[in-house]
Amino acid sequence: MPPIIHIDMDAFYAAVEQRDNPELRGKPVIVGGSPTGRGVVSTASYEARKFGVHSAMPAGQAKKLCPQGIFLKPNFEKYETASRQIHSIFRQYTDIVEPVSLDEAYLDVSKNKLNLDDPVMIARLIKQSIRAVTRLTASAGVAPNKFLAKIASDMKKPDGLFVVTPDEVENFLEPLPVRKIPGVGPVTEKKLTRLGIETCGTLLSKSKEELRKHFGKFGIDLWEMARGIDASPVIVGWKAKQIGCEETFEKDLLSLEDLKRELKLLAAETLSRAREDKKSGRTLTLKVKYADFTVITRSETVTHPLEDTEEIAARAFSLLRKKTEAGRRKIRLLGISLSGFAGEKKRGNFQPELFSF
Ligand code: TTP
Ligand code: MG
Repeated sequence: MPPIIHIDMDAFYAAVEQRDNPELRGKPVIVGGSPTGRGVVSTASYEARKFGVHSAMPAGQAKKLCPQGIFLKPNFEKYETASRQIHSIFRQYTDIVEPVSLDEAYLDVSKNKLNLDDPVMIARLIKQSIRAVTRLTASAGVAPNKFLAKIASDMKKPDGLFVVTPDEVENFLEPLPVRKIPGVGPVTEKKLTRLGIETCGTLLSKSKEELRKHFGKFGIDLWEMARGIDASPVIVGWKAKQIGCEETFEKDLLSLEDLKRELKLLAAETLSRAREDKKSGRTLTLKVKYADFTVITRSETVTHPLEDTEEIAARAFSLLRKKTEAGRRKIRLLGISLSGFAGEKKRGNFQPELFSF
């Protein structure tokens, strides 16, 4: 198991704003859409989070929770500059870097440019250089694989460093709430709760087959992650991927009403996964598996990033009605995915300016 470091900047956009305007330090800063418009919060400083403000919340709601909040429009150029700086720091340690978003990356440090044996030392040095170069803080997770490193970096935010050694994996996972597992959004969490599963520890009692029945392919991932298993390598360069989820129904569905309800749940889950990776896609793909196992997909590309659950659900339903035999032919599975993420065409080439958050 190679030592993996996951780095994630703290309250990234808000921290940049506080760095550049000392008057904002120590105050509840909320970056994103205007509180009087229909926009959403991109991020909030830790001071604002105390009031319950968080990413993806409608800005109007943030204003209600935190009336004294200082609302700012994003300055993407500044964030992109800081992002370039941190990503070039990563490359001073290893070339095996997988950027996830402007403020986040995985590093495989099994072979590193300083020939250091201790990954924790490397994480410390990276945090120090980030602070020296950008005057911002980052949190780091060090673990035997990507999934554990990602959870670890979140444990001691802000300015945290958290290490999970191979011996500690089991104890670390046992009490961990399932919602901490990357890919578990609100819908999956609810389903797991209904099955009596609230922690990774209780997830251990379910068989691979059972989880596959309820969660499809993701069920196998869940089974593995509950055991600390994640063999996915650090992939150099931006990943071109689809983000989404699908559901095989207990009984095949015919009624459009039932299908519409399922699409809403799938849309919410898909969006929550996209947000986890801080990505917003412009292409929506609907997958339909009919009762006889024939699979079709139908897609639509729009000019703006798809960031609203209702909109995704409505577009998916419209594809379903107009471009499939839904309502006339029984459906066994539905899936929704987003693709066409900014930056992904430039494989292996860092292009933060194409990010659209
Ligand atoms: P995150 O790393 O999720 O959040 P953060 O860095 O602000 O705070 P922390 O990591 O300490 O919890 O996202 C990084 C930046 O990406 C964030 O500053 C703003 C942007 N972003 C959005 O624009 N919309 C979103 O829904 C999310 C999650 C992030
Ligand atoms: Mg961050």
